[in-house]
Amino acid sequence: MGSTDTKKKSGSAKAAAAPAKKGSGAKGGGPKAAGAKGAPAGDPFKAAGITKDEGLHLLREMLLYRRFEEKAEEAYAIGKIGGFCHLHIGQEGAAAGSILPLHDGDYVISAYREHTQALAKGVTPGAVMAELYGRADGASGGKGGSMHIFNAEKRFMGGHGIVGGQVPLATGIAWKIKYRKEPNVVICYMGDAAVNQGGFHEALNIAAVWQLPAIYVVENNEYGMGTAFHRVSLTEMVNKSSPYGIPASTVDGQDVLATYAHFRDLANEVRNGGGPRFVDLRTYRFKGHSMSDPVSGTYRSKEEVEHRTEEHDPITNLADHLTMAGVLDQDAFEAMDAEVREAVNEAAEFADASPAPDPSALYTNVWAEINPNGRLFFDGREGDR
Ligand SMILES: Cc1ncc(C[n+]2csc(CCOP(=O)(O)OP(=O)(O)O)c2C)c(N)n1
Ligand SMILES: [Mg+2]
Repeated sequence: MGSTDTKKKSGSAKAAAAPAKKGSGAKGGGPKAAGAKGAPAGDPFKAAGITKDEGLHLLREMLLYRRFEEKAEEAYAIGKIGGFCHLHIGQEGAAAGSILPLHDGDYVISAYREHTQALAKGVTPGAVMAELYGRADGASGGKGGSMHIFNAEKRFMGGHGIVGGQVPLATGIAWKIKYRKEPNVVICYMGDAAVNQGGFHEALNIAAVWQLPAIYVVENNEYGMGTAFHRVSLTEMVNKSSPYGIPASTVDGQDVLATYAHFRDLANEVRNGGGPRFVDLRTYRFKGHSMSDPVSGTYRSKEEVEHRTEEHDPITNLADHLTMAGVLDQDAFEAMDAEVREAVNEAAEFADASPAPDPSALYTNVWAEINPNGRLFFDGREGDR
C-alpha cells in the first residue's frame, strides 16, 4: 500500500522508502504500452479499495493540476503573473490523494505551494488563475497572489507565506471543529522545513492534549529551498510528532492510489474522534523552488532530478496502472488531456478578462469585523454573554 502506520509506537518507526517504480518517462504525457518493462504487478486498485472509475477521476484531476501549473509557468514567463510563484509540478499525487477523499465540510490549510490543493478542494481554476494574475475575480480578490489563495466557502483557509505559520492556525480550526461538534477534520499541509519551527511544536502539543481532529501533513519533498532535510534534522521526519504522542505514518505521495487509500482511512479515524495524526507524505518537486530559482544546481544534481522525474511521476505511474487494467489507452489519455487543457485555457482567459482590483479594495479585508462588545466568538454568539 506504500504506507507505514506507526500508531502510538512513538519513535520506533522508520520512514518507508518510495517504492521503486518504473514510469514511461512521458512526464504526464501518457501511459506506456501495456506489458512494457516495469509494468506494475498485481491489482493496485483492489489493494487500495479504489474502483477503476475513481482511478480515472484521479488521473484527470492530476492532469488538470499539471496543465494548470504549466500554464502558470508560461504566464509568469511573459509577465502576466508577478511576485513569487511556487509550482507544485511533481507533487500532484500528494494533493489529489489526500484532498479528494475529504468531505466538503472538511478544512484544508496550507503553505505557499498551494495552487493545486485549492483546485482539489473545489476552488475553480478561473478563481485560482485570476488570483495569480492579481485580478479582482481571483480567490482573494487579487490582493493575495500565488501564496494566498483563500476560499472560506470551500473551507480552503489559505495559502500562507510564513514557513510553519499555518500550523497553529490549523490547531485553532481543529479546536473550533471540536468545540462546535462538527463532523469534520482539518488537514494542515506544510513543507519539510516547517517542522523545526517553534510554532509546529506548540501546535502539535496542544492538539494532542486536547485530542483535536487535525491531520498534520508534511509534504516532504526533501528540500527546504536548497537545504536538504538531513542537514537540518537528526530526527527522522516520521518521528517528529512522537514527543507529543501523535501517531505518525509515511506514505508515498508519488503513488496516488496508496495516498488516497491512506487518507480516506485516516480522515475517517480522525473524524470518529481518533485524535490528531501526523503524516510524512513523501514527494518530489520537479521544478525549482520558485519560478525564479534553478531546477537543479548546488543542492541537487541534474541527474537526481532527471531520475525522479523519469521514474516517479505520479501521473505517468497512475496512467500505467490504468493501462494495465485495460481502462486507458493513448487515445483516451489524449482526449482527457485535451479536455483539461481546454479548462486551463478557459481559466487563463477568465483571468485575462478580469479587471485589476479597485483602489478602494486596499481598505477592505484589513481588519476583522467585531461585535459591538469588541469580542469575537466562534460559536455564533453576538454579544458578551
Ligand atoms: C519563517 C520563515 N522563514 C524563512 C522563510 C523563507 N523561505 C521561504 S520558502 C522556504 C523553504 C521552505 O521549504 P519547505 O517548508 O520544505 O517547503 P517547500 O518549498 O519545499 O514546499 C524558506 C526558508 C519564510 N518564508 N518564512
Ligand atoms: Mg520542502
